[in-house]
Amino acid sequence: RGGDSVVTLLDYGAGNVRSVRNAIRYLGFDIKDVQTPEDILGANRLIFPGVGAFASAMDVLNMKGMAEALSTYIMEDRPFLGICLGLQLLFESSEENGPVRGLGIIPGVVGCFDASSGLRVPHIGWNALKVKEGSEILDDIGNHHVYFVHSYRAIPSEDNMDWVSSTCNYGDNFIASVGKGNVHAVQFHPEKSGDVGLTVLRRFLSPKSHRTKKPTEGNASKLAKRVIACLDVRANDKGDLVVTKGDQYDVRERTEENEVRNLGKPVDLAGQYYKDGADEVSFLNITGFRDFPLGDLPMLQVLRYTSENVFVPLTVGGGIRDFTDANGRYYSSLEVASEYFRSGADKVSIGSDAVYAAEEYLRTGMKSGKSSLEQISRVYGNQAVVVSIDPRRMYINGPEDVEFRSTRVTNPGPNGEEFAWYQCTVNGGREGRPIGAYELAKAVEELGAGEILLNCIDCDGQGKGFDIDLVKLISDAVSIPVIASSGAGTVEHFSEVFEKTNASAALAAGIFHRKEVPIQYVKEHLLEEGIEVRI
Ligand code: 1PR
Repeated sequence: RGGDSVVTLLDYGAGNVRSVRNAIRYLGFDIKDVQTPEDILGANRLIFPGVGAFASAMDVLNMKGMAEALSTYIMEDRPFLGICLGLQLLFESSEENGPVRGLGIIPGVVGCFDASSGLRVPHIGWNALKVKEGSEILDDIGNHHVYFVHSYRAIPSEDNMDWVSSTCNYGDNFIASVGKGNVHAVQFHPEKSGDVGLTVLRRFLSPKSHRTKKPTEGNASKLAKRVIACLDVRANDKGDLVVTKGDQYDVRERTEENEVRNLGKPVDLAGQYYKDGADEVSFLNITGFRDFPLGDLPMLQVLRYTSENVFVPLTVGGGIRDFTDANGRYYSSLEVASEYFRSGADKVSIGSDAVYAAEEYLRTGMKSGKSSLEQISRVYGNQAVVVSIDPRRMYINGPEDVEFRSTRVTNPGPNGEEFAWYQCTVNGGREGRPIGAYELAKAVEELGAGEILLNCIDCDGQGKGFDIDLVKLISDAVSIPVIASSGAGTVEHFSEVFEKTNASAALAAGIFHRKEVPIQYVKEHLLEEGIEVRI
């Protein structure tokens, strides 16, 4: 059954479990991969990070004869930790593309969050748990935030009460974890939940080292607002990959040499922001639109190294599109995204290509299914696909001046204009397109985006605050989470965007790179203002 330092991992190849592997290794354990049902039965401890859709996971488990082995292993009360879908599969059935039968170990049906009530689905982000006494790997975790990303959930009932070890609130009360004897499963992602998540994993991996603590029950929270650190990355003129930062997207110094601004090394800065409390880290490969990202091996290295030590979600964007290289070899956008995921990304962010996809969708009224956005979302789920919008403010006198949705602006334009529409751009803001941010946001939501990263060229690097009019326009228009970006200069700018709009997260770059305001100050300020954040 392998030594004490070996963990058996059930990875049935449906997706990226690199971060789970990284977290296990970070905690000092070796991994043995399950190849056959016998490997399950022979495990000392088994971790099952379910990824992908419920039905396809069950199909693979049944086909490989692993469903039966898994049930036997769990029924024998052997050490087990299921993660996300690895929790859901323990239930009787799921409504995801179903009903589809699960392993049937825990009574209950896994259903979808109800988006019709105005809830943003998928549920992405940090919630605190309500922990039941005696839940062992979770005791004293109550009140701490853990990271969720899912659209389906199981509900506590009289029939499964003896299994439920914690619950969480998102629209309704749902099961955040189950536990009985040596069998545990969590709906959240411990491998993406920072120190708290690592503690949960460590307790499962070395139960002897964990002395039961007085339980903190905690209160199930709603959903914390996220603070995201963003690293715009590109090669400088010497060919080194550096973190840079523009003013309204111009990243060159205003000196005679006109060199690319260099604010540090990507892996170091990402590690620093993780330690400082960033809820997520985003990398934008800002020259990806013209250079082929798979030719950009250093960028993939950056992701690999970062994901070994950073245990919050990582997003990477830039250059996600179909591409034919100089030798005539064709790469699909899906291959590009897959390489990013394999290298440690949890989400990919699509900029220019999503604009073209939305334009085509609005022109034809039909989903081709072929755009990078649709393909990646179909394979990896919409929670893994962010669309990054780079809009520019265009002042007008009234809504009738333009065919795109406009909004009344708080501060009138240079000629007293009281309205503005927001023109989408491609290629790092270099080319304006005939589509507004509002139209784009609604179209990409329909095409399968799980989240919107809303930049604003006018505000980028200005430190004068987010474009509240724009963030309000977009966050009211869609039901997927919107990340407000561009313009943060003070802690008050963060509270302002959360108080005045429905943004789910706020992203900033310059103030963190220039060390003007530490992430911790932003969080403390938000808490003082009564805004829930992960501390
Ligand atoms: O079009 O799919 O290849 O993606 C390219 C990606 O690179 C897009 O997400 C686009 O936003 C980004 N990008 C391209 N050029 C630039 C540039 O700056 N020259 N960066 C660029 C965009 C905007 C934010 C920035 C915030 C916060 N940077 O990411 O971090 O504005 O900054 P602040 O807090 O300092 O104001 P594709």
